[in-house]
Amino acid sequence: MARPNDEVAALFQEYADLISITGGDAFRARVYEKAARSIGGYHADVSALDVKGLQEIPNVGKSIAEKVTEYLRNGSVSAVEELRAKIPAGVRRLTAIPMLGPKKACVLYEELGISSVEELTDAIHAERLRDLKGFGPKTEENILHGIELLQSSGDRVLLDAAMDLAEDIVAELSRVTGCRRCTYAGSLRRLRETVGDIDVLAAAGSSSALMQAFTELPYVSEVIAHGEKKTSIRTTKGLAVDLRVVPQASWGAALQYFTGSKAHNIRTRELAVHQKLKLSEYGLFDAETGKKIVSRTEEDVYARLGLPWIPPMLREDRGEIEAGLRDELPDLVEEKDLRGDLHTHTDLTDGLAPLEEMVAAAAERGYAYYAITDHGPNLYMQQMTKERILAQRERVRELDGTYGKRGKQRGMRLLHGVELNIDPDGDVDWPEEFLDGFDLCVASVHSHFNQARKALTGRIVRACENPYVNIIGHPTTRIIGKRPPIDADLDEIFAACARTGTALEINAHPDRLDLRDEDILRARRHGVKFAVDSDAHSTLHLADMRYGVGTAQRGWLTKDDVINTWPETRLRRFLRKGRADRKSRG
Ligand code: DGT
Ligand code: CA
Ligand code: CA
Ligand code: ZN
Repeated sequence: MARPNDEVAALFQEYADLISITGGDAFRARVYEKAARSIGGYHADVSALDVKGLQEIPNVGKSIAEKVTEYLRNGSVSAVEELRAKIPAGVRRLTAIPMLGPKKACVLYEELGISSVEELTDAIHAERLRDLKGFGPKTEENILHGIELLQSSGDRVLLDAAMDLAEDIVAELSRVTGCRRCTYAGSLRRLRETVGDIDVLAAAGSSSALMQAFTELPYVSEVIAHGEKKTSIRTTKGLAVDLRVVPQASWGAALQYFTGSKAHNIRTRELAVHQKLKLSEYGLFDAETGKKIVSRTEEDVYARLGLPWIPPMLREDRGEIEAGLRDELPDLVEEKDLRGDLHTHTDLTDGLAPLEEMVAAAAERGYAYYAITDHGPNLYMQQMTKERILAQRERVRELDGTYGKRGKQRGMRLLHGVELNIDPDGDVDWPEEFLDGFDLCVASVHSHFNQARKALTGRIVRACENPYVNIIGHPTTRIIGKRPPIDADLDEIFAACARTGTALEINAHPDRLDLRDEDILRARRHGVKFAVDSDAHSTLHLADMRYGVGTAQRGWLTKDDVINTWPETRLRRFLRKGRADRKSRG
């Protein structure tokens, strides 16, 4: 389930937005925004803390702590409710559009009386925004993009939200007497970046106890359909969940069928037909006699079709059937193959935890190496300086090898890095002499997302050509459902990465997952190497790695494609990008 921390964080973020929409104190809005981030990233469950314990969370004072307890007690906070009531519903509908901030929404509402997405679209096409201060053609284009995103994301939810819920449901149902097996299937099992609805599958002799328990889960807001084979509910957050119960003997066939994707299943059904077989959620049958051939495990079903078991992440009809028939499926990278994380933050910039806590949490994960890459100085508000990052380096060197020590062995190795900003021309924050002191540099686009395609492409290619840039962070800068990917020629960038020995990041944060699966498939054909990174801003985020690995698997990547599965010596050689060894250059 979603942690209470996340709920409280979302509430305070909304409160901050409400403060700015209603023309409140900008400083106050910022205070709540910071508190939201700190609470979201805090290790302990806020519902287990009292007012005093809450105040130990960074950026949480007495008044905020009291609002948290009020929320946990009543499910609402009166100060937030009061502000909510002040906002016209029209403005709130407009702020749902990604990239349209509360200030602009207010102007549209007050000046033009616009109070819905449809009215806004019409007004843009009628060029009625042209006379408003601060609304250029570029703004119009951005708003239209935002509306497109809003409409295309529909009701799909992010992978982590679906996963938290599904894992909770599976745990609950597995405890029901008579439940022989239970797991989630559908797009969630395939680890798609967003999930339309959750499909849970269970095996039992009789379904009634399971269906009953399912409809009685605490977060059920509506029972959409209640049947013997299938029951559908909607949660209080609006997410739909299907539960299907099958006999133990059909488990494999049902799991294969309900995992999908539809496109993959069409192909497996065709294979069956060609062999005079019939494939359904009940099993694989002889088409003529109707006699059941196999159904107990997925392996049995695939084997009878002439295929090895196909990992769910590949089941999109993107060549997995052909590769399977030739017995050439990739040996996919797995989370346990990762030896380290190469993009992480601390509270020296916008991370929430101090260096020591991040490193201790990384060592807990069993990493052999771990890179600290706080933001370079060109990112607004980060206040990074050479002095500050050099002081951090000294501390990193002291801690190097002291965490996760086993016996007489040296512990986890620490790499000191930085996340540079790729400026509009493709330059980065610091000159080469200074970059030479880092073990690795991540470089990312954090501004000027709307440059023309040619400029954006050239800008990133130029960053790749920098002999000190090792990884392009979150390469397309998309935020799922909120910000579209930049409009760049990805193939040109992929070629530049392969040529220069620059890795592309697969950012594991569930609202980024950037590069995404289809782009990874293309980049791989150029011979690019990848880094799967958490981009953690708190110790909790280190565990997002599972979603990055899922995305890498959906992009057909093997261990050899992912530099942070490599032994440290091979990684360090890659990070030199063909430059002469520092020592030999004297
Ligand atoms: P989603 O929920 O939009 O993220 O995507 P899925 O893949 O979970 O799709 P969903 O929930 O509609 O269906 C679950 C699986 O059921 C799907 O991946 C494949 C299987 N399935 C096979 N044939 C059909 C069919 O004709 N209709 C539906 N609804 N599902 C089918
Ligand atoms: Ca589904
Ligand atoms: Ca479904
Ligand atoms: Zn970044």
